[in-house]
Amino acid sequence: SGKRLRVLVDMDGVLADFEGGFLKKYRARYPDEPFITLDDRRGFWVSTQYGQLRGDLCQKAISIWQSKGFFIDLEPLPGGVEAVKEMAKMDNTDVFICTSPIMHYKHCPYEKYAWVEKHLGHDFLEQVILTRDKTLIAGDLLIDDKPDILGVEPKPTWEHILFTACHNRLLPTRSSQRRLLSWSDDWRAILDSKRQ
Ligand code: BVP
Repeated sequence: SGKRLRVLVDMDGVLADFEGGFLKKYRARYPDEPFITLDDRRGFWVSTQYGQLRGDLCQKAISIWQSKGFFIDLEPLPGGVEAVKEMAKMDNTDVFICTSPIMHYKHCPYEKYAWVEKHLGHDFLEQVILTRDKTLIAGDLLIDDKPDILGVEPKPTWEHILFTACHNRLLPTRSSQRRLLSWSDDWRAILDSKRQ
């Protein structure tokens, strides 16, 4: 009953294993440089933490996700593709993948579409939203691993559900902020809580 539910699902760190893919390719390309284990990751920005480790490692980190093949090669996170497919089949439910491409645009936007086609199918390309400002996109829920989602709209329509990732798992969240611990967690209950 009531109106349709609109769910926005982030890609990197929620559907695609950005952190795991980054570490694997960084270590392969820079085998003699120090690295940060996923257990020791703190803060959303990988490049910032690598820059704190040693100044020049910030640009080395950036070079990894700017490379051809980085985004298409990301492994799906456990249960994510299955959850999104199930969500999309639910009555009165619209699902969109809402992701911010990097500004080095040579490979990333193309590979994000290719990843969705590969893992969710050609028809799911209809559901892709590429934007650098998620506050402009109207929805009931935004499932995203970035703790602070800011933009030009001060009052976004969505409730942000913080998806747990290595970099935010120890972060104290505001009492009002709900989390999804993984795709094994009860995402159906979160959707139901927003239905009229
Ligand atoms: O496409 C990802 C990678 C990039 O930012 C985008 C985040 O998109 P959402 O998950 O918010 O949709 N990215 C960039 C940097 C550093 C750039 Br300098 C980083 O450290 N981590 C990161 O994810």
